[in-house]
Parts: sequence; C-alpha cells; structure tokens
Amino acid sequence: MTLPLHYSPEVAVARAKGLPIVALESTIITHGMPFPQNVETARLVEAEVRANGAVPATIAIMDHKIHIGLTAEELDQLGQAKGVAKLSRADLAACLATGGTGATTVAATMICADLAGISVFATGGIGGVHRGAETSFDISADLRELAETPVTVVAAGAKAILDLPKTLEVLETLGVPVIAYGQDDFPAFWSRSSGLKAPLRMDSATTIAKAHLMRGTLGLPGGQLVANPIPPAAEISRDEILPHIEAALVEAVSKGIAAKSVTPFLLQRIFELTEGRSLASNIALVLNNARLAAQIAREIADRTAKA
Ligand code: PSU
Ligand code: MN
Repeated sequence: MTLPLHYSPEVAVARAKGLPIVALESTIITHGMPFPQNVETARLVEAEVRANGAVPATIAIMDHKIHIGLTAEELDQLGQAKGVAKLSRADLAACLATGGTGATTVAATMICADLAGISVFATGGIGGVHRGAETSFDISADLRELAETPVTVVAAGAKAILDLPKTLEVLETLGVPVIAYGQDDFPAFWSRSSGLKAPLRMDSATTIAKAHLMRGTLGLPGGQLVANPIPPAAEISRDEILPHIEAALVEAVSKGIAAKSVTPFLLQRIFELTEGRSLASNIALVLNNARLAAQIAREIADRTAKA
C-alpha cells in the first residue's frame, strides 16, 4: 500500500528543489486558538517561515489523505470547521480509514512530517505531564513521540497548566534532548523562565542542526525538543498568569473534563480569563519559533546537501 500523502503545490515544488521545509501542526488552529485569530496566526506563521528562507507545511488529515501543506482555502476551511477531530498517534490511522477531517497534535504532526521526510517542526507549546498525573495518569503522547520520531520540535517550552518538573523528568527518562535556546532556564510558554534549569543549552541554529544530524548518525531514534523563550516584549509574568491557570484547573476538575478534552479546555479558559491578552503573546511566541525552525531547517538542508 502506498503512503496516503498529499503535497500542496508549494510543498511539492520545495521537495523537487530540495528546499528546507518546516512542518506546522493544525491542532493549534482547531483546538488551540479561537477563530478568526487562529487562521490569521496560521497565515502569519507560514509567512514567517517563508521570510526566513524555508517553506511551511501545515499538516492535517482530510479525505483519506495526510495533507502536507494546505492551500489558503484549505487553511481557511479548517480554521472555521466545527467538530474537527484532535488526532494523536492513536487516532491517525483510524481517521484516515474513515475519511474524517482531523487536526494533528505535536505527536501526530511529527509522525506525518517524518513520513514526508521533514525534520523540523515549529509550534507553540507541547503537551506534557498534567498536574495530578499521579492519580489521573494524564501524560501527553507528545512526550513518547519525541523519543521515537526523528523530528526536531521548536516550542516555547510548555505551559504551566502542566506539571513542568514532572514533564522534564519524563523527557529525561525517555532520552529526549531538551535544549533551551540562548539561556539556561527551561521556558514556560508565556514566561521566559519556568524557574527550572533546562538539561541542555544551545546558542545557535547551527549547533541544533548538527545535534539533530548526529543523533541520526549514532542511530539514536527520536527527536529533540528545542525550548525557545518568548520574546521579552511579549512576555506575561508568572504572577499574572498563574491565578488564571489555577482557576481554569479548578474548573476542569469540577466539570469532570478528561482525556483529550483537558488541554483544549484549559487553553480556551485561559484565553477567556486573560481577556485575550494571552493570545497576543501566543502569536508572538509562535512566530519566534517559526523563525528559529526555519533557520534550523536551512542548516540541516545545507549540511545534508554537502554530505
Ligand atoms: N499546548 C499548547 N498549545 C496547544 C497544544 C498544547 O500550549 O495547542 C496542543 C498541541 O497540539 C499538543 C496537544 O500536541 O495540544 C497536546 O494535547 P494532549 O495534552 O491531549 O496530548
Ligand atoms: Mn492527555
């Protein structure tokens, strides 16, 4: 059976020419931000990748196909569609088999990117170990994917809706390199620091690209998590954001929100509770990640071409 991959015209050209490509996820569009800011942001992120010398490939499942790159119309439709499934590793094949429309999480986007030969992926925040995981067992499949699939993921760390120390412990157990970019601390999405030291630090896209390629040379499976701090001007202090996070968490428990619904519920409530303030920061950090991911993709493409 051939792989059910469908390339957008722009990505097909990039592949033929061997241009650097950056994968982008679609759950951030359907479940991570409200319409119309979700579509506007997705467009800005794609433009930022192009402005930095790479080609964006937003990934989603439609009509029995893994779409690698969406046209402007497809992006618009996805951003407004109701009831789009949120797909992680467990759901990908089922969605393709039934022909439903699905948005890919970090885990599913990594799988699809790898199938399409794309090694770099930019997003906002990754899933992780939820607070209270010692009783709920709620640990995102994103973490195991980073251990299995050779894609470098650029994110602004993880949101403090998660248990960040436990998230770092699980990543260490799984053998995932967690690399803070340009600082020692692991960033916490809206805040530049989580107060926790990142296991690794790198200060250039070149070094990150070299480390990515070296894992392949060594035959180590899995990718890398690059934790890129939000630009200072867009930062929201932990003191400001934490009460909203606590309120959203209490609400999630009292409403019995579980499984796949937990992360989208918390993201939605925090947008509401910060009256949109979190959204501007979210957009700034995703753009910042797109920029770094494009640089890493270019470095990897240059080195692969020379080899
Ligand atoms: N965290 C964010 N923004 C997001 C997500 C997580 O700050 O949009 C999305 C990503 O698609 C991520 C997914 O892969 O939620 C994780 O969901 P879960 O916790 O159910 O694995
Ligand atoms: Mn979960």
